Amino acid sequence: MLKFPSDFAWGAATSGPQSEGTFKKKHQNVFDYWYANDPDKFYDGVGPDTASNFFNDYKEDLALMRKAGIKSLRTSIQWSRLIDDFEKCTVNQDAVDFYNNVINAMLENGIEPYMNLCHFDMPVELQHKYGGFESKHVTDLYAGFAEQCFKLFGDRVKNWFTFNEPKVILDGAYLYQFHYPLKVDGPLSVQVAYNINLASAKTIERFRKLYGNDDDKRIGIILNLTPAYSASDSKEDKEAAEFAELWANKMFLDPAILGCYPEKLVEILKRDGVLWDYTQEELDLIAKETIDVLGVNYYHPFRVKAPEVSSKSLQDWMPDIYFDEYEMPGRVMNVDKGWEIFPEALYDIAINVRDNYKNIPWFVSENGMGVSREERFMDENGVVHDDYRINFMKNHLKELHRGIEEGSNCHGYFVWTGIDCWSWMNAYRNRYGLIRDDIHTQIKTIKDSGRWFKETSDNNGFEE
Ligand code: BGP
Repeated sequence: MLKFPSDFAWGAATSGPQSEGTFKKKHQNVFDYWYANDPDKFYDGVGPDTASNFFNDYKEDLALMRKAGIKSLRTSIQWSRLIDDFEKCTVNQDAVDFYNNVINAMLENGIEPYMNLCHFDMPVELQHKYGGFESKHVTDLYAGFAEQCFKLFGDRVKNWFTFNEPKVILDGAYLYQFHYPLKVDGPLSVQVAYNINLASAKTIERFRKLYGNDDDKRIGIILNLTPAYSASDSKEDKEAAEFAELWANKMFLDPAILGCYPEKLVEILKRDGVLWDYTQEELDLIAKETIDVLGVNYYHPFRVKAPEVSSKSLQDWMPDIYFDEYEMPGRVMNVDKGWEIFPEALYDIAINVRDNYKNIPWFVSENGMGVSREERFMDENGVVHDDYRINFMKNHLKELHRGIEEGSNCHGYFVWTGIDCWSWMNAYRNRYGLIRDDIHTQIKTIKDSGRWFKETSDNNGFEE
């Protein structure tokens, strides 16, 4: 049996906007707004209004998740739900009651809460008024919201996260148009990246003012790490991979853990005339307020080759003037999602964190397999027989285990996700859950993967 360390956390991840539904929300986030104005953009026209109905079903949902062996749950508090007035940072009492009830119900079910503060869900008012994280003023408003969360819920929540996947905000909202406001502006994406790192540092500063160095409380960030692999050993391909690694991973990892930006990245951005606007005071804050714990979302690697120079120019600066994506022959694909399946990268991440990032405590904060039309695999009792998902988790856990055996300080595995949830533009096309959600009846049924997860979580390991 492959056994994991005794303090290993077996959990699941979701987010407020993808599970709660918009019930009783006073404000819209960018997705609520985008859907209300352009529903056709969303798969099957399904929006975030009901999601998996967690707002109404949280008690039953949490009990069911516990039955599927989920002993820790990462979700998020929605800024656009909790706060009444964004400038004054006053709270909405219905939302306070809701999140209090959720946290209490988690603890009653023996589920450890891990709370994230931003899962792509900028309040639309702040996006329209200030450009969201394009503005440094919004980084202060964000830290204020975070502080409210610590004060309201910090007596019970020990693990906090400042952001989920900031890189996806850049890709979606500022480069490749899959998040509102659908801008295409490379230089602006560079500034947004900087401002998010700054917002994270400001949030950590508020946290430390409240808790000092209380060992019982930890704050971190969740990054989607996509190790960059070069298509060949040629100098050009390797340079492309080096930039891709800087841009996709180190731009967030380095400030979060080492407190500074990679020199090479700064050099390139400066040379290209797109370096972020910064002050020494801000850099000092980023240097001081580093994280205690890292969450790693891992789905797929990043394979790159040297760019086709002819079609790209410095005039319209985009990060991909430095690389092209590369489709490796023979790669194993999750065809439904279009992502390569490459568990070995999880081992590489483990070793990278061990050797280059102070062997900081970390955990897999998302990993999972999205499959469309899962009713194909459902029996007459509504149980989905999802061996493919069990194999996916096993293969990734084996690689993770190898990294842990070799000294990487990883202490948990959170599957994406517990209950099938709504997803950004994909709505319910790809299902990821250990538990199926029938979106018409809201009946929720544990899949085979949920039974396997329970056994694995109870045994702290599995038979290979
Ligand atoms: C991650 C996000 C999640 C989730 C997941 C699956 O990037 O943090 O919110 O959605 O990807 O992606 P998708 O739902 O688009 O298939």
